[in-house]
Amino acid sequence: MADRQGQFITFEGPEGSGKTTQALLLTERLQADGLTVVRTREPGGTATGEYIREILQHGRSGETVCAEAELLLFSASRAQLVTQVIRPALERGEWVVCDRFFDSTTAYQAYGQGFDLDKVENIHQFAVGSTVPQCTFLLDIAVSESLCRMQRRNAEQQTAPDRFEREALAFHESVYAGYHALARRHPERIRVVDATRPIHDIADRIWEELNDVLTRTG
Ligand code: Z5A
Repeated sequence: MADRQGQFITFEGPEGSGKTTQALLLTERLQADGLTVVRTREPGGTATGEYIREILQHGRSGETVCAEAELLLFSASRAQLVTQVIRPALERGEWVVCDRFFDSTTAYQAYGQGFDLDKVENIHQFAVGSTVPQCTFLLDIAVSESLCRMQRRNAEQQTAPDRFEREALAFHESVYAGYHALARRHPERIRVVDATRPIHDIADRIWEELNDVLTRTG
């Protein structure tokens, strides 16, 4: 891995699937290999993006954000992150590990909320241009199990569920189906990993899959 130019890697999956945990472990492993890694997240990762995150997840504007505005705000946060953080890091030859990226919008806003898939993908193209991940790990966990994990975490940390966690079960099932449809469409980029295994087994699997993707893409 150590002699490789910077690569762009993303983590996707339902809430509580372990994206943040695995993004951190992969970052540490790459760094231990001597690589410079930028770890970031969506929505957020820039000052503008973090403001947008507050509006979207915690109702900071004090009014209901309509679904169209929500889709565009996720995309706006992404455009800022690509321009300010991801593209410059890749141009410097660094690695980027991002917790969620445009597949989240496809899964949540197109498959979950029912926006037209082609329109959503055109917005992705406008927001990110050619800055597309080389490899995406889809952390696979049944909806019921991911919701249990989130409830457990909220109870432990005494936090309230956010707006997305309060969505109906049918919404989460559509998001899950959407992720798997994406994985079938992009088998060369999206690797599905069983997220119900112990944390370090998953990390080892991700490492193997990453090596495989990079070997195949040269
Ligand atoms: N959203 C959208 O609609 N459209 C978009 O374009 C984008 C996002 C970008 C962002 O939330 C919300 O925005 C999200 C989608 C929507 N909806 N929700 N909810 P976020 O990014 O802040 O939150 P999240 O994606 O739901 O992440 P999370 O809650 O932090 O979960 P996670 O990162 O996948 O998991 P984790 O934090 O690593 O782990 C969760 C818990 O499980 C924690 O207690 C761990 O210790 C535990 N865990 C992790 N791995 C394991 C294993 N293997 N076994 C057992 N327990 C584990």
